[in-house]
Amino acid sequence: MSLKGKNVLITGASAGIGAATALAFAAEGARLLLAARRTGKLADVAARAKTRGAAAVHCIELDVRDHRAVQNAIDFLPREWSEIDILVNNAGLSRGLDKLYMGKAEDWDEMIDTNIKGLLYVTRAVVPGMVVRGHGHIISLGSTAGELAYPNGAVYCGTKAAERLINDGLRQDVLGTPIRVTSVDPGMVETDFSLVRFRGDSDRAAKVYKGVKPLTPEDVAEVIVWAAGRPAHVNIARVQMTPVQQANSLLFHRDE
Ligand code: 8X3
Repeated sequence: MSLKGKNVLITGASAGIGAATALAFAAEGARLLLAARRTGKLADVAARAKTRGAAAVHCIELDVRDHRAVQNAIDFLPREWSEIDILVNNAGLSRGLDKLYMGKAEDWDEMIDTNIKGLLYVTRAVVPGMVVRGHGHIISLGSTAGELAYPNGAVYCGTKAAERLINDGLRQDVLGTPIRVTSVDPGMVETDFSLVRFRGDSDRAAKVYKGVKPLTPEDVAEVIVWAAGRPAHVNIARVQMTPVQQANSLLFHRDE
């Protein structure tokens, strides 16, 4: 399916997998609706997307945790942007790596509010229009962590398990319409993920990737665009992808 001229909404588009996905859709000639909290970074991604071939780019400042702001942003999009063909639910984060019984409530709130409730708010705002138009594709970012928990990550892993099952449920709820629902579930990807988790502690973040060649954001973006580009009768339900040196969320082979 050609992605040229399709309206693609990407949340968390200012960095990492979101930014790489924006650039990958840009190369297909899509029209990009880029959403994030950090508008400065978003403007940089928008400029790069235009150079890469995006048919048009529109940026919106959005905190997916704010239900009312999400609904307003979608309800009051400029007319030429109001028909979203593809939604990429990418906004998400981890905070902290602590034993559950030592964890911080504010870290839990931030992860649950962004990764679960934010995903729900955006999906709830966008999908009704897709149902009315009889056309659409929702691609959400899951994780290997959503299938198998790891020590000290129970809440983050729980949010990604929720994503996996919310996607499965949504796929059943749109059955009978032409709408497609996909989850792309990466393992270790080299982004700011660990830096955000450790609140800027770069030494601790670097240790996460030690001795492993991780996936790049572009590796993941390629799969997202591939899923979107399948013929209209093909639904890619779920893709799990890891570096070759990772077997699952617990088991790695690290070079000495
Ligand atoms: C990111 C993968 O294993 O670092 O979702 O949590 S992991």
